[in-house]
Amino acid sequence: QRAWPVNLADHETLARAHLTPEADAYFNGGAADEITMAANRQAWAAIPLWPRVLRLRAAPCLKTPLLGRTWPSPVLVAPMAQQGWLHPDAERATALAASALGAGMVLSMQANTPLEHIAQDVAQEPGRGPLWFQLYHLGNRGHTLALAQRAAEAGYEALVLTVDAPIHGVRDRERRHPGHPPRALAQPHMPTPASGAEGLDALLRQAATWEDVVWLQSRSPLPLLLKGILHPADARTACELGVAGVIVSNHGGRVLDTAPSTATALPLVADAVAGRAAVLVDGGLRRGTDILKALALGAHGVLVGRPVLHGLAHAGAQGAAHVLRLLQDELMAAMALCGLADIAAIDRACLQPQ
Ligand code: HOC
Repeated sequence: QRAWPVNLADHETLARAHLTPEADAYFNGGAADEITMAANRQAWAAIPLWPRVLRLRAAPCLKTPLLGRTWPSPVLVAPMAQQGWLHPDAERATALAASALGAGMVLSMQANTPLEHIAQDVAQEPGRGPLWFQLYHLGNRGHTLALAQRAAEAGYEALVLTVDAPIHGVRDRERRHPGHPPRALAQPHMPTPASGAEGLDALLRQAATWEDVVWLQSRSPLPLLLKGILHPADARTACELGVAGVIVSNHGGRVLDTAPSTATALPLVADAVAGRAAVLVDGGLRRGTDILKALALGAHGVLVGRPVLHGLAHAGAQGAAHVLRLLQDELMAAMALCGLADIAAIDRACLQPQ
């Protein structure tokens, strides 16, 4: 008899049986020795939460203000490429799961599903979370702007520009199990991974710079967030340019190995931003307690990546929804035990008695 998963680790175990070695290497792998990937998880786990007692008589409320609107939850599904490699319903399933749970959806530009189809499915759903579109700037401003305009017309509410992966990370697992996803991308393609100085040069020639951010910020039809900010100096520059938000991320440990964990970078970035923009974080969040710690360290919302794909891989939309449900239930339990009635009550005092 198959046991129903009770936590995200169970979902991960169930997913493994459904993945080819190539898909496992791509989705579950990180860069090089995977030090950053492991550190992401360990860093959340190592932060103690200080319980508070005798304070609450009702379930905590997860309502979350983000970019000028109030949403049912601080959780969003991170942008992740090629979900059709894991399940035939691909991004449609994760978007449906997110919408049903009141979580946000950030659709990857490298999706197997046209961005308009996802928006048609969920944009009108009452009780859904934010619907954002992630993109890379690949050197051609006309293409970037056209994609941004398509997203705005379809009903997306913000653009997430990924800035931390101008080149492919050194990924040992992928190199041991090279493979091609079975389904074509629906939006413009990423460049193929480079090798040698020539290949690197070709990728870097078309990589985004701060000047492109200034340009996109001035032309974007939607609020712009930068994903992949770790250094507080970069966070300050982003704020000076007037971006709507920064996402503290090391790309799930998939790009620069030994980069700091996101739990390490988050408080530094939150202090640098100092209320001038929204701050979100991803990387290694596997428990509701991890999410509470992220919010306590200054995040306004969190993005969850691989665990949603694990749910998708073994049980489609239902599996992805169950992952989000577990996280939200665990977050409410953690808030209750820390005496926090709502998201606004969360601050660093949960981590450090004052
Ligand atoms: C050439 C740049 O998000 C992944 C994707 C793509 C990474 C950037 C590659 O696999 O993490």
